[in-house]
Amino acid sequence: MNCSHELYYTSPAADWNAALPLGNGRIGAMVFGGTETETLMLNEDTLWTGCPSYHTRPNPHEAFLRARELAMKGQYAEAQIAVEDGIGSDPTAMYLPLGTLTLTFAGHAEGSDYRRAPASDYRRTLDLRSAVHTVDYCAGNVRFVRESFCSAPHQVFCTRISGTKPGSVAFSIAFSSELHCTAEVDGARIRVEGSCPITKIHYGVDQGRSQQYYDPARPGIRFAAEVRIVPEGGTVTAQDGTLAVSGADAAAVYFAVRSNFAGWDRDPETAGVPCRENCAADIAAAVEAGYDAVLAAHIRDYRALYDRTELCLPESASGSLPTDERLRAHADGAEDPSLYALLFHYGRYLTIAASRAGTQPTNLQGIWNHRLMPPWNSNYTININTEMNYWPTLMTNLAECAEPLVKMIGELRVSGRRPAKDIYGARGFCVHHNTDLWRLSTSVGNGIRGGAVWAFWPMGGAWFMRNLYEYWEYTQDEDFLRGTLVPTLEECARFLLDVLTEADDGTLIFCPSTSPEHYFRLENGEFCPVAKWTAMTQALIRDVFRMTLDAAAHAGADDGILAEIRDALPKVHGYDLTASGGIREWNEEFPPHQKNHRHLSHLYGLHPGREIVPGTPMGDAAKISLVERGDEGTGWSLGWKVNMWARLRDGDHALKLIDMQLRPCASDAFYPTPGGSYPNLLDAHPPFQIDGNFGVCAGIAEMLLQGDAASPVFLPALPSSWTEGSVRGLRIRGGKTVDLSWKDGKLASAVIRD
Ligand code: FUC
Repeated sequence: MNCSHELYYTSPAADWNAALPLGNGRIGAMVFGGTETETLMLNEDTLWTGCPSYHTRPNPHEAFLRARELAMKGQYAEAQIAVEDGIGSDPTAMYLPLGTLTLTFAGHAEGSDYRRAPASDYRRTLDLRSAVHTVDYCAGNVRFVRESFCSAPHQVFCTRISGTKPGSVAFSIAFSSELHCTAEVDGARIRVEGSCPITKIHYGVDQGRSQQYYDPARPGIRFAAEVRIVPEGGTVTAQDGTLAVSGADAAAVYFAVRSNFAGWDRDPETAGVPCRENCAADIAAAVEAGYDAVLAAHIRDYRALYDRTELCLPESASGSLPTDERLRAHADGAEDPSLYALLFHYGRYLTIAASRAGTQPTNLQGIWNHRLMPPWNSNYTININTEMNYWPTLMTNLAECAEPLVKMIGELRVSGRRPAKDIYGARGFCVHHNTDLWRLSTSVGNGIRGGAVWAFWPMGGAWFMRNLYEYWEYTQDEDFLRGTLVPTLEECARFLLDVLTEADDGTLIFCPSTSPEHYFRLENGEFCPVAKWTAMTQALIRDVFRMTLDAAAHAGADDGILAEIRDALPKVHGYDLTASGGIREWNEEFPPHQKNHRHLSHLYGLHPGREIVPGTPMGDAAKISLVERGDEGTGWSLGWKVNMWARLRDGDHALKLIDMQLRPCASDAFYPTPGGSYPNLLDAHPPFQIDGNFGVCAGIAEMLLQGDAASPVFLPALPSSWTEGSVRGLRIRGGKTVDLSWKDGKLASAVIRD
């Protein structure tokens, strides 16, 4: 066993937060590993509610101009009402669970006569080096092994059950789903056809009523799935909607699924792709190749990505504990350095499992969702969360896995032109705080009083520009630079140039503005989110302008807009400081609603932006603000702080936050319960939200390597307790790869290679 590449447990998962995730970017499976009942919860990344649509209130531009006028006069509460009453649109679509495969092994119940002592006999393991999940136990005198994986080359989920005694494999298998579907059992297959509701459901408002949202006249996304059993010896029979295997030496189960989703702007009903045929083709190809070949192709494909990078930290005695016990021991103070390496490797594993070329980008839950009404619609929340999902991708050598994000940004560039014009009277494109499969770009929250605190934030496109720009920095892909990056940045800058307005002091501001999800207190004691300008909006504008100029210079581009940007940039309103020397979040020094609010928006320039440099007066101001915000937070908030403390070159403080993120969490209770990790090492916001896994993975990379290939900074924030270790295959800006080792807390070797 290698305790930094393996999660393992000595009992089946008691609930979803202990089950283990498999994925090929499109198909996701959560494996529970029960002995008598194996539960495999499945997802497909295009199963969402809705269809292409566009909605805003009538005359939103008038509402925007009114809100701007009010905010300029300092009438913030009135400006809030103007945007909430005049701009809101329908909510995002919702990401839905596909269904569950249940395998029943009669007589294998834990504690039954068949079992020996569970502690020595049962083990379930997720090997991050192969992306294969194994369940291994004894029943009677037979050792059973169940191997599961999701194959990207063959686009199927597979599980193979074998027993050490010939003819000992017997089980039944059934498919169930909360979506409308029919299942037909025939021969050794179950064929499923179903659909998603077309109506968008508002999370938190319509809880528990999803079945009513099926419109009999109009299905949404349709899907076809197939289960196929290939036994080795024995028989397969169909009974009561299930398949039963008996007397086999082993059996492979293949599962394929395809939807009719044909693109964000295509109505699936009239222009959908043929899901039944595509699903049948996947199954046929996998069955024809055979289990061993499908497994070998999967491992080859997966390792080509995973093996590029490795972090080694010393292994200690508690490293050999089962993962759930290991988390508890760590929280109790046991030394376990390689647990940090496991967390780092898990972030890379989850990236490969949830985001591959041609799939959808990772949403709030990656691709794993079992709820018909998932928290926050399991959508793309883009005022931090989706951006964070992709922070480790480039740094940890997985640029191919960024393709779904790059593609989505390109689609949002198109869908975001309409709200830019309709709401802001601007050219270019903008996206608000969340989006979905249909690339919604409007300001959601229609009719919800208080909704401006999240919905009125047209900076999602601007923040995505940093992800896009970093794709170029890390890959140095010239075609991407010229064909995608420069035109997209210019179009984003176009929007920002068009909306800028003059403040009383002559500087340029985007008014009105919010600081994601945070309120300030007005003199009358009421809380309001809408200000004249905010530190984050202004920082994003400067960032987009600088990245546009820089990318254009690299590309040798000479467009007219560059002169406009050069002219505007020095006039864009900069940072204001608070009485305590920190960075002011809003245009005035308003009392914040929550001193320790989870968002760190006003510190965007420190991370992921690079405007604020440690050791400078602004670096000191950012540090004051970070300290004032406190350490505690939701999972992703802890993850963001790891990155910020790494940028401030304080490895011990970064490590303290990682330790907080590793606190065992058993509950799904929503924040303000603090963040932590579930037994399956997935991030607890709580509830489960995957961004924290990616945030901390990037944070660890940031602790080890910063700068660029021309001026690299090795081990900028090495914690004092990480006295020895090595990392291989990190990427650095400038398109190079870096290997490092250290001893006695000091750099021992550093290699920069192509
Ligand atoms: C933002 C955050 C919440 C949560 C949600 C999905 O609203 O403020 O904490 O992460 O996105």
